[in-house]
Amino acid sequence: MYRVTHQFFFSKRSVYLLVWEPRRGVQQCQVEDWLKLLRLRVGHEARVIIISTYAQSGQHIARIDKPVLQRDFGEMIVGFHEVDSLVDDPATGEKVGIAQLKQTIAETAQEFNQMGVVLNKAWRESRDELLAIAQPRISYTEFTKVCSSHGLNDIATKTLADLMHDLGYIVYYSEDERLQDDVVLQPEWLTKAIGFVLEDRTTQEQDGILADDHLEEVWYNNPADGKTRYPSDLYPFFLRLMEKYDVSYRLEDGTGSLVAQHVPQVRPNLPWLPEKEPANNRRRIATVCVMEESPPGLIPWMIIRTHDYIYQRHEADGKTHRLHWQKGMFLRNKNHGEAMLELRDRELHLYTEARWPTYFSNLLQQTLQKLITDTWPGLEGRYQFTVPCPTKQQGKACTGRFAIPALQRFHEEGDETIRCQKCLTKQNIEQLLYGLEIDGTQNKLEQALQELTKIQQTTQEIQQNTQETQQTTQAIQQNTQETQQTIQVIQQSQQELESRLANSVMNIMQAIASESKHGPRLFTIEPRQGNWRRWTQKAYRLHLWCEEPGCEHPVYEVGKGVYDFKASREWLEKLAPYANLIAGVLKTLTPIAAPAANSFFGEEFMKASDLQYQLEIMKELTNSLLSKDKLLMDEPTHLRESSLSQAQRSGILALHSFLRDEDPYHQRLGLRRFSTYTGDYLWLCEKHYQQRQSKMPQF
Ligand SMILES: Nc1nc2c(ncn2[C@@H]2O[C@H](COP(=O)(O)OP(=O)(O)OP(=O)(O)O)[C@@H](O)[C@H]2O)c(=O)[nH]1
Ligand SMILES: [Zn+2]
Ligand SMILES: [Zn+2]
Repeated sequence: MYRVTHQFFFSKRSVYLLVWEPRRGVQQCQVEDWLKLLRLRVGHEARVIIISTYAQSGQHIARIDKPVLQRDFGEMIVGFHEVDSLVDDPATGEKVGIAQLKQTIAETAQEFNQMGVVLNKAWRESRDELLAIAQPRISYTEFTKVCSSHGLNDIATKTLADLMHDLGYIVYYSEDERLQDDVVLQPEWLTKAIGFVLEDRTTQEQDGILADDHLEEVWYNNPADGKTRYPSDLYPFFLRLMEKYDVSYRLEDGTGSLVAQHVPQVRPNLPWLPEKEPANNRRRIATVCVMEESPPGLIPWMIIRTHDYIYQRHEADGKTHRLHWQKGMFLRNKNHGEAMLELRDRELHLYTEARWPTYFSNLLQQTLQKLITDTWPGLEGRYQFTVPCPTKQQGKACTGRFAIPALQRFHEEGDETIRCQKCLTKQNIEQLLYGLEIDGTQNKLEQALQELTKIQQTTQEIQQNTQETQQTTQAIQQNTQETQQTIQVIQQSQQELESRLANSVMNIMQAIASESKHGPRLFTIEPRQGNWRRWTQKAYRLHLWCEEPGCEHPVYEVGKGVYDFKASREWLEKLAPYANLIAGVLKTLTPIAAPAANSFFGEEFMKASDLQYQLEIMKELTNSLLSKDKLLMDEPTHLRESSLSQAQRSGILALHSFLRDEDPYHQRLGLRRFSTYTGDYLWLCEKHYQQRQSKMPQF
């Protein structure tokens, strides 16, 4: 019954028992499908024991092709067992096959236990007492009480809770501030509740909308198993967990959830289709993710993770339609364009269309990549991003695919064309790679910074053009068609510029991604009084920035995000390479982010011109601190996860250790860490942070 539910709950360090019945056969019992699902979700380290029942009382021989399964799944299969749960085995005193099975389970589990932690007495006693509690859920306070009665302190208690969660005894998310007050002692009680939602007819009939006022129906009045009832005080917690598991997302108005498993079968009418040419001032990028097997639930999962961009259409029937269906979704990301994603067999097609679609395309590719890494480790190395062959024959698109990393390599080595193995026509490599990173080896940060310089120039040109046009319009006292066209062109270049900027900033921020786990990345620094050149002063002010993309701004809350302090020249020299990088980024960014921030806060608090001036000075300072010989010696770090140079990395580490010393509990930061679906962290101000939280109902 709960087959869909099973997609969601897997734990790594577990022994899986796959039970099938000879009367129905291997095929019908879907033995191979389950193995595949386990491999996808858990990865190759999953351990499975395959068991057939009715070993003696049944009429059927357990026919199963062991060598083939072992060839296909290798190490994953621990062994094959036959049991009969109704026939006694005098030799062991148990039912037939059970004693041997127990032995195998114990041996397999030992593999895991050796990697685990040995619990001392106090921990074991706490665990046993907790697991003996008859309630399915308790508060974390109650959990703590039990632990402290056995002498565990706060840290030990949290460690025990995390460990018990990892081992599958309980469900508890210590890192999630919206979930950390509740401990689920009976995980099946929870999975069952989520199962009810996944089996709910009404939600299906409503195209996936699960209204909050329908929740009692699902969880209390008419539970799917007819007996397990869940009282309404649990619902906000359940709804948050469903978000956590990517089962549903909250509707913007806070009146319900969208359960992605229940979106309609049929594809709705879309604003455009990839088979047709894009509108003339827009471009389209096509990529195809080719997978060896298509993981169950891929599209619903992707719908959840892209829901910020879901395209909504208000139709004549008064209803709002969300453009997603069982095989795909249609998205829009403000001025950055639109996208259509569709699963066709084992290929996920991704089309983005915009003035400059690269940014949105990158964003979606990264979201998909992160989803796959998070959810289907078993797909690692078994999928590939490709460019579809653009040839059309009798209106049909060629099914040839070009792997992107290979194209990048060929391009670097000087090849200009490549032949398609399907339609045999020659394709220009640069054109195939249009909108994608052409050069795969170049340092991403370098590339992004170069792009940033270009953007800065273009911003100035556009501003100038706008001014000129305004002047001309005023001069001739009329709004001719020509000036209108000019204005349109300017607007379009402005849009393109914004997408380019967003993309560069994203790449730069990602170059600092691993450091961002421990603290914010954006800041300004200035001398308290006077100017930079007087080193005797040593008093500085550091101001942290919110990292909301497209709306970056200095922390605004009173008493937060600002640190006045004294520093030595050595410390500043350490900070300088990183501060210089950030000053450059912020200088390009503020003219575009300032209007967005001002309209978000409804005030003119971000005076772009003042900030520009301040950033200019920050850049000058850091330049003066960067001694030439030091710069020349500066090598890129060899740490793979960071593309910052050694000196830049030391700079941000100095910043973070300063913040840790000044403000160990991050109380004055004015920023909170938010993890994104592209696998990055963003440090957001309270307002932007709250804006990204979903609205939960009160019961
Ligand atoms: N003789 C015999 N009977 C068995 C064996 N395994 C299961 N049965 C019987 O088959 C019936 C169904 O067994 P369950 O364990 O409930 O099967 P299930 O697949 O879990 O069923 P669901 O609850 O519908 O998922 C019960 O009456 C069991 O006693 C076996 O190895 N030998
Ligand atoms: Zn082709
Ligand atoms: Zn903010």
